[in-house]
Amino acid sequence: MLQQKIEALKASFQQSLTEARLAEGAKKAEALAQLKSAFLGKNGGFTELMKSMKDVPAAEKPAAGKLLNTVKQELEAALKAEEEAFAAAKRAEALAKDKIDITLPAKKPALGSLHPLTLVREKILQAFLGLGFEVYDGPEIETEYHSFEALNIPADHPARDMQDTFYMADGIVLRPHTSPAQIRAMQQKGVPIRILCPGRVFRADDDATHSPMFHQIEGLAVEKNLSLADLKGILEVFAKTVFTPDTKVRFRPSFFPFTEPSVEVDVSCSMCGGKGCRLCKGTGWIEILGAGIVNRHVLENCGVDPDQYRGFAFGLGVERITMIKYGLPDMRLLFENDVRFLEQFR
Ligand code: 2NL
Repeated sequence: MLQQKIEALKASFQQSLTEARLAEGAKKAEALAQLKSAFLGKNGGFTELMKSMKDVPAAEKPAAGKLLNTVKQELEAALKAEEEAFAAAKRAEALAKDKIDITLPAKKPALGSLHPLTLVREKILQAFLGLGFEVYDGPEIETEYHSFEALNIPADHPARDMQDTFYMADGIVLRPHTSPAQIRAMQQKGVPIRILCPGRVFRADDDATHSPMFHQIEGLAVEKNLSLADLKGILEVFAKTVFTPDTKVRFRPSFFPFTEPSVEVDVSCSMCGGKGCRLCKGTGWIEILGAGIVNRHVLENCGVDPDQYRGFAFGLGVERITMIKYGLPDMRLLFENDVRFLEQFR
């Protein structure tokens, strides 16, 4: 009797296990759990059979008990094997999906870069340092004397107007050029001298080609024998270094109160090579700086004897040179610091 019931339960279990095997994913997990509780759980079929042992005649008890235990172990083993196979399959599937492709290129770190104004300033300094010039720094807040008087700029000169210069206090201005640093250098170091004065300068001006703060580099050489030819020679080295090695330089007469004679300096257009284009407005030449032979009154103001010494000087705007070198249409690009603009100079 019991033996038949055991065989029937076993058959029913195997039937259910076969069905559970065919299920997939969450359904299979559910089917296996159900199987366990239906056959081996507290109210499962097997537990029922165990309970009915008490009705088995004493003579048959040992054999029936043994059979019951054997079959129970069989079912438990079959269920366990199926559960383990299911867990292994689930794990293999997860591993296949989460696979990391170690051959993919890594994310590049976001590197910074030097600002174009810094690049151009360093390039300019490099050209002159190779010619025996040294860098001299002066204050940005200056006296009117060092900014104008000492440079032979008369009291009624338009540059001294409130409209052009930032006046801070009586006799104190934000320097409108780096010339005051050159005055200080001559007074402090004496002559002969070869210096470069880079730095920020300030003018009451603000549009697409003017900024209230911009960067200048002025150069000054004072020696016993200097001429416009020496000036042209060093400016050629500078132009070839900053632009291209085939760049040409020309002088045109001009006027500054602090130099006599004075010149405007042009370079052959780096975009068209001198044929005439949009950048040089068809002329083949681009104005890059002003220069000249230091006015004798300026030398006198610095305690230098103009009959013994002669000097040349030049002044350039770093923003202007940068715009020409890279063909920039608007100076404000250099101050907005848009990363999409800056990263092009890496
Ligand atoms: C320009 C013109 C110039 C100077 C600056 C200078 C300085 C001393 C004596 C004489 Cl201490 N000259 N500087 C000379 C000529 C031109 O700048 O157009 N700059 C943007």
